[in-house]
This record gives sequence, C-alpha cells and structure tokens, in this order.
Amino acid sequence: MEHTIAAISTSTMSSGGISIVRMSGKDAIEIADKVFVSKKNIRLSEVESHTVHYGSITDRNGNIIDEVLAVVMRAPNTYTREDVVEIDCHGGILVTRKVLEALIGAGASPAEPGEFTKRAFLNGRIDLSQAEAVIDVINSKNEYALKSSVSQLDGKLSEKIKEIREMILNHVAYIEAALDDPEHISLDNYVQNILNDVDKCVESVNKLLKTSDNGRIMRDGIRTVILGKTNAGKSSLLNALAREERAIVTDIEGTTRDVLEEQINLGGITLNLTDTAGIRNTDDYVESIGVEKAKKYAQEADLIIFVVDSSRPLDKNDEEIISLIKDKKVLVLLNKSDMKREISREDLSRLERFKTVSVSAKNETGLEELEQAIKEMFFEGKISFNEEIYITNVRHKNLLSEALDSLNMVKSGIELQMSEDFLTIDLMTAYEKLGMIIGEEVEDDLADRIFSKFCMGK
Ligand SMILES: Nc1nc2c(ncn2[C@@H]2O[C@H](COP(=O)(O)OP(=O)(O)OP(=O)(O)O)[C@@H](O)[C@H]2O)c(=O)[nH]1
Ligand SMILES: [Mg+2]
Repeated sequence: MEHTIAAISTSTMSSGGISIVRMSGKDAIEIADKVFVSKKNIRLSEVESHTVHYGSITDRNGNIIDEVLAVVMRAPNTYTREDVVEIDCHGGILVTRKVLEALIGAGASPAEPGEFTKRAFLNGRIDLSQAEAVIDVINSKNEYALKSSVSQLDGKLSEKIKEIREMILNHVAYIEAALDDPEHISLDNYVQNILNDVDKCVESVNKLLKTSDNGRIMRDGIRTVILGKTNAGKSSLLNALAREERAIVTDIEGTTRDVLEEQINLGGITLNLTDTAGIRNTDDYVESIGVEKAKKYAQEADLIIFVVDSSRPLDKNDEEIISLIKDKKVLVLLNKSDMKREISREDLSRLERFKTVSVSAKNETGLEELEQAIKEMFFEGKISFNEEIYITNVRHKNLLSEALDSLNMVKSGIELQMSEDFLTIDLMTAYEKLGMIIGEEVEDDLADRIFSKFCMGK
C-alpha cells in the first residue's frame, strides 16, 4: 500500500466526549511527528509500539489546534496490519476536522469509506466475510443482529466455509493427481467417496441457507403487517408498540386510509410494523385504495398481526381476512380484552389454527405475551449463537445457492456416470463460489494442495 490514509473514525455527525482521528500506512508515524508536539519532548518515531503519548497537534503556523493523546501502533499487530497512529482529541466536530486537516497537510491522504477495513482484508488480517461483518456490526439495529455479526467477525462463518471447501478440494486434487499419474493413483470406485462427501457438503450448505431467512429477519427486522377490520384497534396497537401517538385513533370506522410504517424494537428483535386501513367494502374511493394496499402489503409480509375486536362477533370482514392470510405466518390478537367478550366460542374455534394472544391495546396489557409469541414463531423462543451461524448477507446467500447448484450437478454427473475429470468442473465451481464468500483466490490453493499432498518427493 503506497500512501498513508487518514480519517475521523468516530461519528462526524455530533460532538462526543472524545473523537479519534486514525491514520494507517508506512508513513503514519513520520506524518504524525510533523504535527504532534509531545509534552515530554519525545518523537513518536522513537517510542515503543502500542504506547500512548500526551501532547498537542499544531497547525502549519505552529498554533495549537488541540490537546491530544497519540497512540502509536506498529505493524503488524494493528487493525490494518500497517503502522497505525490514532489521535484522541476533544470531541468537537470543528476541532476534529482541523486535526484531520493537519494530518493531510503533513502528507496523509483522506481515506475512502471502508478503506481501513479493506486494507485489513488486503493485508490478510481478515477475510471478506469478516470484513463484511465489520460493516454489519456497525449497522446492527438490535442485539441479535449484533451478536450474529460479531460471531461472523470472529470467523465462525469462515471456518464453516473452509471446512466445506477443504472437503471439495481434496477430491479435486486427488482426481487431478490420479489423471497425472494413473499408474500409482487409482480412480477405481472413487466416485463413491466423492458422493459421500458431496452429500455432506450439500447438507451443510443447505443448513446455512436455511438460516438465511432468520438471518435477514434478524438483520433488517420482521416485515409485520397489522391487519383487521375497521375499529379493531390496529392503530392503537401500533401506537402502544411504538410508545408514541404515531397513528390517528378515533372511534370512526375507516380512520386509517393509508399505510403507515414504523420500526420498533421489541425485546431485542426489530419489527418493521405497518398499520393499514381496516378491511371492509367501502364506497369511499380513497379508503378503497387503502384497503387494496393493505391486502397487497399483507402478501409480502413475514408476519401478519391479525387484530380481532373481541368485543364484537366475527363478521364477514373477518372471514375475508381469514381467507386472505391462510398461507401466511399469523398471530391473532384478541383485542379489547378490557371489554366484555362478545366473540363466540364457535368464532374462536375458527381462529384455533392460529397462535392467539389476548391484549388490550388501549390499556397496553398483553404486550409481553405478544413479544414472547413472536419470538417463538421466529426463533423458537431462543437464539443460540454458540454453534449456530446465521447467514445475514444477501451476497453470501446467493453464493451459497450457486454452490449448491454446482454440488447437485456433481451428484447428477455421478448418476450419469460421467468421467471424473468432468466432475471436477462442477466441484471446482462450487469451491470457487464458496471461496468468493471469504474472498479467496482459487488457483494457488489447488496448486499448493496438489504439490504438497500428492507429488511429494517426485
Ligand atoms: N376498550 C378498548 N378500546 C379500544 C382498544 N383498542 C382500541 N380501542 C378503541 O377502538 C377504537 C378504534 O381504534 P383504532 O386503533 O383507531 O382502530 P383501527 O383498527 O385502527 O381502525 P381503522 O383505522 O378505522 O381501521 C378507538 O376508539 C380506540 O380507542 C382496547 O384494547 N380496548
Ligand atoms: Mg387505524
């Protein structure tokens, strides 16, 4: 990496207690020395690695910009594996910018977004999936998403991918070696070995892919649509969950006409809640558009919260909703639990196949049961992070699907009794696709493996 980069690493949107300007590259320490004046008269180029020094940063006229702490970290034990200097300054936005300007004036280049992490990847400290996890950690909206990103950053996903790739590569290497040296290495009955391992790989990839739905939900939130007839209390529920008066609530039927979206955090999981117009036949043109919109949103939802007014018997609007949502994940809320229940036993049996919770949106009771029910529906009540890896990234998901296609091609190739060198084509494609998840090159690996494992001493 030729140039040394610098950027403000803490938030640039608001002032904090302190802010950090970070610099990375081979000239980082030299550049810092040009603008840093130590209280003890020492030069950063002479200090030990991973030490902190008190002093000030001065502009080109020698005027003090800020009192700072300079942290010197020499390669390779740094975030980027390059020499890194961090300047901790007082948190003001203007001051921090001036410190950055001073570093740039002394020879650093402004860093591109993500460039520190990119260097960590290019210098081999982390792989691609870990680099992506860094971004996910930063963007995590809730506790679960954060835990999952941290486990990915820790290399859990990479380990799993490497394990699968290892299995594939062994077979490719064996086949290649056998083709090169048929006298010593035999391919008789070898396909059975390939088939066994390919089955294992398919199983592992499938398992990872299956987590991707939960992964997306964890990361971006559950697309939740509140559906119900007019006056059931949908907007009241949205307000109760959002803890503010987001939607207009009145006792007039047809109050909500448009969709209204709100993101909420419910005990660590994110819900992207949509309040909708009450389902009914209406002559009101605007309202009827709202009703159509509600139905359309319902089709795309991960979860439907069907709000039933338990103080009234079910009617044909409720019937219509029941048929609309028959293929969806549904949680029924028997709302207005504070009032006399008028919904019949027979009606209740119609709702039996859905998970049901009694609430009062008005008095805000039953909301904890609601939270628990959602957790059970999506994460079986618990999420374990120790063994389980969640696919939260669309790029990873697509690559896994592509790898799975290739593995299945290998299986049908075996069924069709294709020759082994033909099978290696699809094996290699699967290997490559998986490698792209962690950003690994292919050719070198294969060469290394063949030479180290099969051609020893030749
Ligand atoms: N007693 C009681 N009243 C409730 C409860 N939830 C809602 N309400 C009342 O029911 C009426 C309708 O509430 P909304 O939240 O506007 O109902 P909605 O389903 O959004 O209605 P539309 O927007 O017209 O489809 C209001 O007068 C609320 O105060 C509840 O749990 N108990
Ligand atoms: Mg409403």
